[in-house]
Parts: sequence; C-alpha cells; structure tokens
Amino acid sequence: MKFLSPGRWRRVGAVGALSALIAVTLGAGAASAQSTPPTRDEALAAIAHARADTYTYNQAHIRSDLAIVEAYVNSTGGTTPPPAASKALSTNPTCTVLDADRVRVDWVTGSDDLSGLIGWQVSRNGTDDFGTGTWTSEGLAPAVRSWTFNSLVAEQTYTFSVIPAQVGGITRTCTASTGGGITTPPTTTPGGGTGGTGTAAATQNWGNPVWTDEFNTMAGWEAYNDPGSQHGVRKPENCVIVSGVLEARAESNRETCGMASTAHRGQLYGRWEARVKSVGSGWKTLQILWPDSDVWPRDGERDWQEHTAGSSCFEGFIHYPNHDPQVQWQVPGTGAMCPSGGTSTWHNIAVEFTSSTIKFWVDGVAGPTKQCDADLCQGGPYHPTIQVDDQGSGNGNTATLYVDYLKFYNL
Ligand SMILES: [Ca+2]
Repeated sequence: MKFLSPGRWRRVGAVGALSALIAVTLGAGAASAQSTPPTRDEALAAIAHARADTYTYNQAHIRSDLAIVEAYVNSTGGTTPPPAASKALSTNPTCTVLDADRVRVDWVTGSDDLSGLIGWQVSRNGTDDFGTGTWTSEGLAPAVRSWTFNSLVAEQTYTFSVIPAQVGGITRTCTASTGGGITTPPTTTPGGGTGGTGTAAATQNWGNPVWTDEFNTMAGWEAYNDPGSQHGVRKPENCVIVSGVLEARAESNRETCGMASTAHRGQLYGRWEARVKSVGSGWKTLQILWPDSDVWPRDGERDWQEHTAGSSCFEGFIHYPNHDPQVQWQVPGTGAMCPSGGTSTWHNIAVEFTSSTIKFWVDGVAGPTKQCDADLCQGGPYHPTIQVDDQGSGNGNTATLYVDYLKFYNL
C-alpha cells in the first residue's frame, strides 16, 4: 500500500464504496478541495482510494480500517497524515511438501510490525482433488503460524499465500510442487512380491475400456461426510490420492472413507475391472454397484468386492432386488478368488453382469459363475462406490483399501 506523502496531499474525488462506508460510519461532512494539511475527509478519501487500488476488502479488513482511521482522527484531529503502512510479514512463508497431496505452509513474524493485526488468512491458487478452484480460508487467529493444505493434486505447482488481516499487511507467498503422480501401478507390497498382473480384459478380449479412472485425482467422485453412518464415521479426508492410487483409509477411532462415483452412473450390465489391494484388519473393504435411485432394497445392491482387509480371498455379496438384504448370493471365496499373496498384494479383480449370468475373474483367471435366478440380475441402474466399513470389528483396528484403477467395458 502506498499513502500519499504529506507534501502531496490532494483532494480525491469519488473513491467508491469503501470511502462511502467510512464517511457514513464516521459522520464525515462534505469534502472540499484543499492543499496541506488535509482535512479528515480528505485523509479518509485518500486512504480509501489508496487501498481500493490494491486490496479486495472483506468485512474484517473494513472493521480494522475503521478502527485505525478513527484512532487517527481522534488523536490528530486530521492535522497530520495517517500512520505509515505496517508490515506484518517481512519475509515469505516456507512451503514444505508433506506428500503427494499435502503441503504445509509456515510463517514467522520475528520482529515484524504486528500492530493492528487481527488475524490471518491463507489461500492457494490452482485446483484441488475435488475440483475446487482458488481457495481462501476463513479468518485464522493471530497466534496461528502454520497451515496444512490437504487434498492437493499430485505433481502440481501451487502458490500459497499468507494474508495478514491488518491495515497495511502485505501478502507473502511461497510456491511448492506436490510429489507423486506415477501412472503405472506400484508393484511392491508390504509383504514383498509383485502381486498379480494378468487382467480379464486381456484374457477375455474385452477391447478398450469405455472409461478408465486411474485415481490421479478425486474428480468424478463424491466422498461422504457422514458422522452418523452405521459403518463408521465417514470423513472425506480419509479418501486420499497418493501417487495415482486411491487410499481408502479406516482408522482405529472408526473414522473411514466412503465415496461414490458421480461421473459413471446409469449402468445395469457390463464389465468392471479394478486393481486393488488391502492391508490391515477388522474392517471390510468394498466395491459396490449401488442403485442410482438410492431406492433400497427395491433396486438391489451389487457388492462385487467385499472381504476383510488383508484376507486370503476375494468375496462378494450380490443382493436380489425387491428383497430383504438377507436374500443375496454370496460370491464364494474359493479357487481363483484366493490368489497368491492374498488380498494384501496387488490383484486385478473383475466382474461381468449380463441379463443371464454373473462372472468373476482375478488376474484374468476365471472364478465363480452364477446363472441369474429370479430377479438377481435386474434392479439398478447402478454406479460404483468404494468404501471401508465397520461391520462389527472395525473399532480399534486400522485398514486401507488401495485402488490403482477402475475400468468399465461394454458387453
Ligand atoms: Ca492409478
């Protein structure tokens, strides 16, 4: 901010809404042309004009400005220039990359002038995992000196700003590039080994997928914010993208991830294949095809992956539409559903729904087939969900379901 020097005071004409607000609040009379020193009205107008040039004001700024202007007027009677601009920050903040989707911003004030400081705001440019563009925080307390930005997009460069809510406070910035963002699936696992690499798409000649989600971002997904879920406390921050892989994290305090596709709805039949692994204990890890209507159980529910994290075998539960949820076909966890290394190593699990059959594959090797009886293959249409559920043994345990990709193929 620049104030006019004492020798250059001049009358400022129409200066917009801010000076009008100040004038009304302070009961200022009509301004008049004058040389030095300024009248109170001219000082107010000059302040407003200078600030309007360089700042976008929120209510906190305006309240702070009014307090300073009033103090100036009361103490000087308008015979000396307003106080010089203060600087809450004389140095730029520090940006620290924590991982592929988080950056912590720290700032110090040292001997900087904090007079008039009523707090801070932090902001970033760019777009986050949820597709939210440029973002600015609510007001932070004056004692705050650190802020962690979550849900950033991997391999993106962001500029982060620290904004003192203070008269003359100067915005300082730092820039950081998030890490990660690999597009090939990780091949190492906690227990070693590479997991399975075959796919049903290859062994069954499914051709090109209609759509692929590589989980480089959360775009096209809505993470649940539902503290009252019977299956745990759903928190969006438990659904995390790390290096091109979704991590659906469940914690010992029952906080867990659940998320639904918003991009890929309206599918009754077709082929879905996902590369997954799960670690931990107690929690159930699931991929579901849930009815777009949300009318349940009338429109069915296809839990095509549902097993305890880290178990030896993939399982599932296909609910008949129009029936109590107890009426379901349990996908047997046998044969190909129990691959080498179990579910704690990477494997490609696939399902095909037609109007007459349901078929499973793991790493491209055929698993169970079910001839549809009654209305088992009706209901829907459906969209994918991914979730980690407390079905009685989650509390006190931790688990993570990793999903590298989900792909859809037409019949
Ligand atoms: Ca991926």
